[in-house]
Amino acid sequence: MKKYWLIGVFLLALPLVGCGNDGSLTVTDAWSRSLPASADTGAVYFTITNHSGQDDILTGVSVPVAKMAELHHSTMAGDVMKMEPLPGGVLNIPDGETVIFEPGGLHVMLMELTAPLTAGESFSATLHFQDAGDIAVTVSVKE
Ligand SMILES: [Cu+2]
Repeated sequence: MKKYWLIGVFLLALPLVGCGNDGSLTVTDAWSRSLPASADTGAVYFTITNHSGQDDILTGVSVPVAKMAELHHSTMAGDVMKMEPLPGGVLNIPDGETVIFEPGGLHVMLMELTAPLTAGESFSATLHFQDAGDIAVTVSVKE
């Protein structure tokens, strides 16, 4: 009987895990691409999921491997990919939504790199949110 009881609890818990408002804002899958040591600029990508119950604002990102980090987005101008800072340098993260930073789209632009980005290594990044506060993540450097 105990087994069935456990399965019942598991099934009841599933909807809470899978969706809805769990009262949190999370940052996952933080990564960056490896670059030659001579590179001066790089980018960081991640996924932000806002289940905090309210909209939040990403106001900036700090990393130890660059002197400056800006929130950028990429757009196509004809055949040419252009990128520019987000208006105001911040990004609204609506409640209930997942915002993905990825190549060709939103990214954290790293300028004046102070350390090489080597595949297999990682570095820390701290995302600053207006309401959720600071969230630290580990950024994996990929090939
Ligand atoms: Cu950029």
